[in-house]
Amino acid sequence: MKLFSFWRSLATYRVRIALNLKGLKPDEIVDVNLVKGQQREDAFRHVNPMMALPALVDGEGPALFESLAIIEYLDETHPDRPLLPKDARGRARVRGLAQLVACDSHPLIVPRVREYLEHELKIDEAARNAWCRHWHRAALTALEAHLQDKATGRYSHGDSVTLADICLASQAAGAQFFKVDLAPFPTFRRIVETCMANDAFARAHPLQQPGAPASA
Ligand SMILES: N[C@@H](CCC(=O)N[C@@H](CS)C(=O)NCC(=O)O)C(=O)O
Repeated sequence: MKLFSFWRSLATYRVRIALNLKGLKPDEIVDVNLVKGQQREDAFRHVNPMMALPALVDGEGPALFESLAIIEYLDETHPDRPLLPKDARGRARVRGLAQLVACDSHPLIVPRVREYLEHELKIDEAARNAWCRHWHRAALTALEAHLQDKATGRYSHGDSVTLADICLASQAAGAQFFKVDLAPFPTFRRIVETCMANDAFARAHPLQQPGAPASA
């Protein structure tokens, strides 16, 4: 197994958590430096034409792409300790919470968007940071409301880890990077703290990866 990764990538963080939860360790980690723009170099563009991390090569065939698709693939190929509930309604809720993070929030703050705001629209750093914090808070507000549902337990959905918790953890790391105050989101915080007590989450954190700075 070969994982294309960068320490700061929140989407790769999600896949690292899933790999750890499943007890899987890639044979090779390929560093694609997003600060240097290596995601746009030919070598990586051939791996993932979207020029975004993560990508995962497992056996023969082209790389898998998109963190949620990769995590569901890992869950299907390693079904012990499933990351999705057994019931259709539960799966819809967990996928909904996950997509709220991975599809409706995170894509608005990725490097290609921030770089477009900076270079094409000439938006200054303070306004770019305000943009990122705004979209973080929008997702956190929606998550906090959803988490008041009685389906929430020790984790986002019941008492075992699901795909939703993986995405909550990545949202929390993003909030840390962009200095978003989590005080107004107590249920979100409680669940993320529970997740971070689990070594599979803690080891996968961006700041624990090679090349990461000592603090955000
Ligand atoms: N929806 C994708 C997001 C992929 C993505 O945007 N990844 C970021 C890092 S977290 C990236 O590589 N961005 C490169 C860029 O924006 O240029 C997923 O969940 O895998």
